[in-house]
Amino acid sequence: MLSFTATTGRALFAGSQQILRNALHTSVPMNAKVAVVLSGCGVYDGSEIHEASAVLVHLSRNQAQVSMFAPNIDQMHTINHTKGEPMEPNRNVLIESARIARGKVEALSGLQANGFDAVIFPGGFGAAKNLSSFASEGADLKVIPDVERVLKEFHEAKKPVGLCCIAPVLAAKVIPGCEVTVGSDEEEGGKWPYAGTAGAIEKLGAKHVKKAVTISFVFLY
Ligand SMILES: *[C@@H]1O[C@H](CO)[C@@H](O)[C@H](O)[C@H]1NC(C)=O
Ligand SMILES: CC(=O)N[C@H]1CO[C@H](CO)[C@@H](O)[C@@H]1O
Repeated sequence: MLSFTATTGRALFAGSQQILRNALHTSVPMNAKVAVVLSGCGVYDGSEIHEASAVLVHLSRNQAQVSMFAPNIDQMHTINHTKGEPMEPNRNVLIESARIARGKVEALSGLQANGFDAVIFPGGFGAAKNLSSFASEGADLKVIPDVERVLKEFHEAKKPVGLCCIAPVLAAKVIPGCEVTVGSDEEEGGKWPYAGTAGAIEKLGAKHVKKAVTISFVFLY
């Protein structure tokens, strides 16, 4: 069981025997090779930018060698973030992700677990709209084939899988019985706005583990 979280809070994990800390801790493999999977650029239609940046900062502080990937598909839609409504024309997930990656992003179809020590999925609605259909179908979600393949490959190779915010639903769908957390399963007065996701995770046959932010936050230092 492994835990990983991003600074924004409602974060975390997926299951394998190894702990992400092992891959990233400075006394364990220096220069761990870590794949980061992006889903666009912007909280409402892609990767949540603060989470993606937080992941990249922590990885670089720990001397990881990061490679970024994204599916080369159109977004479900493109949101005008000033008002939260869809706008035209629509955009491509890989091209939008290149904004966060400063251009250095590769097609997700080329990501294979055997070239990496760990994989991390930042959150944001892109994970629920482009990597999966969780935003529209909830517990009946579909996960795009490359995401399913990548999660299974890392899991079967017993390599750490880190999933931020809403991204744990991806593992809950494709790795039967895995343990994940989205923080709390209760809203607690707005502290955990997506607490209902915990119910969907259980419905998918995965185990939801309640976690506070601060406990797992320490893992990346
Ligand atoms: C985005 O929304 C703002 C209003 O908040 C509007 O002024 C602007 O024209 C919109 N842009 C696009 C491209 O839809
Ligand atoms: C799971 C999935 O494929 N979600 C959407 C991501 O974006 C594409 C392209 O617009 C949609 O067709 C998918 O439904």
